[in-house]
Amino acid sequence: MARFFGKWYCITDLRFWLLVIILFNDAEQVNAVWPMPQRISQSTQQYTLNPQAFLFQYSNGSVVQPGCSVLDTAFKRYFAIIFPDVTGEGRNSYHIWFEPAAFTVFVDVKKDECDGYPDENSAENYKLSISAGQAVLSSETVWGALRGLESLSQLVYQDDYGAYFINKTEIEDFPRFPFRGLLLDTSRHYLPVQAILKTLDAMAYSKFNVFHWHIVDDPSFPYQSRTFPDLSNKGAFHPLTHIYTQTDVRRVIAHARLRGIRVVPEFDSPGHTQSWGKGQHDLLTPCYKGDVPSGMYGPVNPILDSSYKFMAQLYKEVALVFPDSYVHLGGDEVSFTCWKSNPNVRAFMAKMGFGSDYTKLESFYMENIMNMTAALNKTSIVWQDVFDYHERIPQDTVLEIWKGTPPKYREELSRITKAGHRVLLSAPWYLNHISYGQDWQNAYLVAPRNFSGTEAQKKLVIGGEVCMWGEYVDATNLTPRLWPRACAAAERLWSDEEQTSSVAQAYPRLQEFRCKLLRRGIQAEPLFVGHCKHEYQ
Ligand code: CP6
Repeated sequence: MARFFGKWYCITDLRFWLLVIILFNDAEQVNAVWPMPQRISQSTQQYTLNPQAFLFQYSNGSVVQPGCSVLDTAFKRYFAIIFPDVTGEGRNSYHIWFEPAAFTVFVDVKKDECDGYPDENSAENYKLSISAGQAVLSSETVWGALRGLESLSQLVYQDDYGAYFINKTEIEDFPRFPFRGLLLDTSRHYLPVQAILKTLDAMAYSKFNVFHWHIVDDPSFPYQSRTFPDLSNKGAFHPLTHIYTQTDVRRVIAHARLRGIRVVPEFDSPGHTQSWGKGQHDLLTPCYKGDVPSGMYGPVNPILDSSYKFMAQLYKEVALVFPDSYVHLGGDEVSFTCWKSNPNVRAFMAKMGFGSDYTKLESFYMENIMNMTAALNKTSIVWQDVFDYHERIPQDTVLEIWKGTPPKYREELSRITKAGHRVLLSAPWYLNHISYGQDWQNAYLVAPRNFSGTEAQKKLVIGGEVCMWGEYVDATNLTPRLWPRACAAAERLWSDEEQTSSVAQAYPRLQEFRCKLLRRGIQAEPLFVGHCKHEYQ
């Protein structure tokens, strides 16, 4: 017999076991940070939080003080996330009658990067210590503080009466990989700016830090260029409603910055450029049928000076509009059929001594483009195809591995890191693919450094990306297709591999994190049978 709430329960009584399950479930609230921190220790010691007596405060010794846009805005955001039931009135009016008792989150940041952008070298480590009446969050940079605020927000939970709690906790955390990206494709379908901003919010919840914007491609050119307005006037699905204006782009970059997310644009060429041809005459190669032009067009015409002049001007604009030091140049899936059909291209091949090896022509083109971005002081990312065609790639170019169904991509990792190039892994994280069942597990079990190579080679893996190609995706299905599956990759990219190698242990944590996403307005799909306390309505 056991006594709870003044009533006696017999262990054969179903209600007893129900109570045990409820208590056990509450205990599960402990250690509920996704992705798993590098070091976390928690106690069952529980503190009650009161939204009327809860403060974020820059600590006295902090280099960063009020007026820091990144953290001032983050405090507001996270207050609303931590206390979701507190609406309008209560949120901003601080009637604190019992100020001395306010739970205070002291934030201590060493470097002032408040007005800058996160970059490839940004430190994201933080320490979080939660004890009676206070939390101390310390980090080198504001970007680290953002990661710590995210963890803090995930530690707060509510009981059935709506009261808020947090447990005594110590966290020391840092990312395993510096590059944790997510690709959106806004050419196959136009994604409204709101959908992009919402995705950035969800990225921050999973500690992703790079938004790879595959902004244009064959079907449409939605980027409104200042230098070449005809590209979107003629090449977008609609010249006014289905474009990203300069203001839109600035909004996306600003929203991302406030969440510690870099924006890396991709202007993919010489293939995947059909839509560019509509607004830029003579850019694409005319294909031939026999001796006459067929009326069809192929990749960018690599034999004309005008093509390079155009690309240089376009990239000059891109370098100014997008502050990140990386740009993605594409270079994937170039079909040689059209080039082969064109007699002028064939004559150029002969003149250059390329014989009939069209990979040499593709290399010649990409080398010119890579020199342009190097002259603009940008680091280039290209798809792995460029490596396959080309022996002479600037050493600092990053190659993105998208080929090879698991586990074949391991050979690609070996090959390319052997040549000394840094790599990004996306092959196992093509989330546009869907299948019946729990395929998040495949994304979870990826081991990015598990390939044959030296330690030096393994260090060249700087991270990875989940890709959401847009052929079958628009704003109606983007969110559930991405989440929670992208969370699986997020943990692989942030957390220690040994501590997070079990799908069985991840499952209840991911279930719970998915419920948190729902609570935050992200329509993440279910993993399997179950329920959330706050269901989507
Ligand atoms: N578009 C571009 C695509 C793809 C790539 N580049 C792609 C290829 C195969 C699959 C999914 C997407 N749609 N520009 C390859 C990097 Cl399965």
